[in-house]
Amino acid sequence: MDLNQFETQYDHLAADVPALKRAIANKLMYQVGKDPISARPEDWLQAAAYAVRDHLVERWMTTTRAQYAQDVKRVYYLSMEFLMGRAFGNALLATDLLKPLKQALTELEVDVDALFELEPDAALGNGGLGRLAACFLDSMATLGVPGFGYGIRYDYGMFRQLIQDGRQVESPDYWLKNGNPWEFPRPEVTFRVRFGGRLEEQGSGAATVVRWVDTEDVLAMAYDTIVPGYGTLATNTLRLWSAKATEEMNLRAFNQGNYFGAVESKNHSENVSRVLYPDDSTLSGRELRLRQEYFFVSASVQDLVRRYLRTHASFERLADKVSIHLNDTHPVLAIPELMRVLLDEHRLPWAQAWALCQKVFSYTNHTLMHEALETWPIDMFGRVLPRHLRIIFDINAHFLGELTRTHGHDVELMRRLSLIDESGERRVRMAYLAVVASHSVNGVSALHSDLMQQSIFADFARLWPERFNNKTNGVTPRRWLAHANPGLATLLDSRIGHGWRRHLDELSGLKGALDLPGFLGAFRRVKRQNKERLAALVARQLGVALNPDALFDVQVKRIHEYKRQLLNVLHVITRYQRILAHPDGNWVPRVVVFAGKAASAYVMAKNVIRLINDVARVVNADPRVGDKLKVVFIPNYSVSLAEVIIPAADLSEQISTAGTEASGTGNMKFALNGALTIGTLDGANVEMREHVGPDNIFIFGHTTPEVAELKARGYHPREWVEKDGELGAALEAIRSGVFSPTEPERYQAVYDTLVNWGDHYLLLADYRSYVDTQDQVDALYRSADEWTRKAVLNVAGMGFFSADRTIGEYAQDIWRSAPVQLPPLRRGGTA
Ligand code: 4GP
Repeated sequence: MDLNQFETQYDHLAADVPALKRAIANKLMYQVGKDPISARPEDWLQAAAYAVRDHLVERWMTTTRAQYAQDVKRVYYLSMEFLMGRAFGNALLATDLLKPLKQALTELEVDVDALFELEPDAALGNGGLGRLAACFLDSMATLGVPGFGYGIRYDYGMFRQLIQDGRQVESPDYWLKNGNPWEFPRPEVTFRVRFGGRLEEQGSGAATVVRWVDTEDVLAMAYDTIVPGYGTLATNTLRLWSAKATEEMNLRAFNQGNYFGAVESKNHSENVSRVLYPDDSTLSGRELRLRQEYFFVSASVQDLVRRYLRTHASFERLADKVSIHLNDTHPVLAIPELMRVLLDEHRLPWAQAWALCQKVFSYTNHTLMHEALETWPIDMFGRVLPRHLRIIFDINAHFLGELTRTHGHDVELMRRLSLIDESGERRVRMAYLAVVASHSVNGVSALHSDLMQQSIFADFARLWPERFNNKTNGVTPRRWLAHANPGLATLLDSRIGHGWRRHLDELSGLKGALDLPGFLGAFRRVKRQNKERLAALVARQLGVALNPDALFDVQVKRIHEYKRQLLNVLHVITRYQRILAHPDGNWVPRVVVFAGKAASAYVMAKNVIRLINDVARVVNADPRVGDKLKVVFIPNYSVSLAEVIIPAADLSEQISTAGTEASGTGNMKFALNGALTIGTLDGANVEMREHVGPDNIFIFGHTTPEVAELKARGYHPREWVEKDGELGAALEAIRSGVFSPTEPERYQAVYDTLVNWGDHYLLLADYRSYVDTQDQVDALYRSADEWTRKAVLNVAGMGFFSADRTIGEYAQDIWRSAPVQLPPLRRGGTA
């Protein structure tokens, strides 16, 4: 085909204001179908999004063509969750269109800031794992790693959190209600995904052919979103699958007048992509979840095999051209699915298929929490995926056979390592399957990678030490600094240039700015403006007035016992009681900010939310306290809310029990935005301390070995209460109903969890060291310049925590993929 005839003049892609105005007006009329006279803000938002999206499409085509021409190795990142947040700001950053677009919209008499606020978050994830996937997509594109994200296009993302009478109430998040201008529906890219049925066998021995028949099928249809790289033409694709029924309706039922019955089965099959599972304790054993997992990996594997076969006649080079990365165990069914495709559809011999799998797959573990390690009951598994269960049994037989050859007939070892847990109800161990089938298994911080090899995968690490490695997490500086904190970005540009957006290491240049006249003051003014922005949001949403000169102490993340929001509350209560005891003391005013969602079935986490709100109500209304202490719980934590909260923080709370938080990524975002961390030696905090310097971070509490030792010795929380009057008083206030006077026994269970039921996460053992460290925080905050110097040194030390560094390591060590070669980006953003 003569591609020249498609050569666009890019006249509609000019980046000046008049061209953008024309483009937006055209989109409004011809694509959205609205008259400017009656267009609603939502319509303008769509029109503007389409106009900006056009600027990305050409890059997308250029990149895709280059990827084919260069026959690159592609990396497929399979993840149940992509917590993308809003797309608009990111697209404007990539295209450098923020300024002219604002101008164009203003001239069209559209309120720009209100417009951006209308965009719903793509909240297709629960927390850290999903957001990491989103940061990784950004970095893969930016580094030119030929990557595809594969996931599910949930109709309903993470629930919307309302706070009613202090309690969390969940409401559905129908994020697609106004359509999604960023996605391209691909009805032609549709795959059949099969469930249920039974197996038929023909032949015997190595020549056995297994047929999977009488299945119930669902179609997976692709929706593509462009993932732009920053400062490069390179773009990638996020391909999300949506379920469609194989038959629109049952005509027989319809013709018999049973209209609802006629679409019943359609609705049933389409449920598979209906809603994101909120990560919670009721998750395991849910059949729909298993179906979701298989649904998206089956479509993804079929799609990537089809793409590979477009340019290759045999599977010989599969491992040179394809990497499949498993983001936690949720996509692990991709392993038996690829085996099935290779064995049943392409008739490869077992040994060849298995060797390919082991070269293609790699796996990241994100948590050591026992309850989060997926296992599936054999019965259910066999009913939903009989062919895959058979393949897993075969993998297990080969694996245990090999183990016997190398280690003798050690029954105990086999029992421990088997892919099937035989204690009690028989279950498939998904994490073990991932380890056995992958050439690389990584943790997400140095500490976590070590613990992973000492605990959940200890036997495997002894067996195959070379397979295990660490890739410390990172975050994208584009969204989390350039976009979220324009004030700081501008200040950085003026001191160290613009390069930090792609080379975050350049932040270390800030050390040289510390003593420049006016720098600390300028840095403080940026922080102050960000605090004003957050205070305005809190005033609007909660009607609480915050003093922007107070120390903003922030803990935002999923609510979980191991993350210890309750320890933070204990400190707040102690502070409150101290203020009441010495109302005229010279207090450093503090605002304590919480936000985060609790899994809907997680009773204790929901209790903690309620307690925070009860404490906030009492403290904020107490005239003896005034501005000395304010407590707020901001509802519905999300990526876009984080973009406002994080830049406003002075103090970042990263206070999990040592050994429980795999890495954390919020910790990195805060420090990058000039907050000081108060934290335990857990997850990536350990490495952050090395990079920012031990004098510039507040570390407290028991270390991981100390936690283990304390537990081994026998931990008796009551003893810790008895020797600490302030701790006893704080607990007693909770127990006796100081914060719930209308129902004094409301928090008896919270109290018991800590004092009588074992305090599993050692809050009471870490309380004293935490509270004393908070005193040091106050002391430092009193000397503004010293505080600011340390805040700057935190920013300066964060170069290592760029997701670009992390992805560079994945690409080099795990995926062995080279970047696609593209011409440099020209001014105006075209090729
Ligand atoms: C999270 C971990 O809890 C967090 O420490 C880590 O930073 C993040 O993954 C990304 O690696 N895990 C999850 C989860 O979100 O659902 O297991």
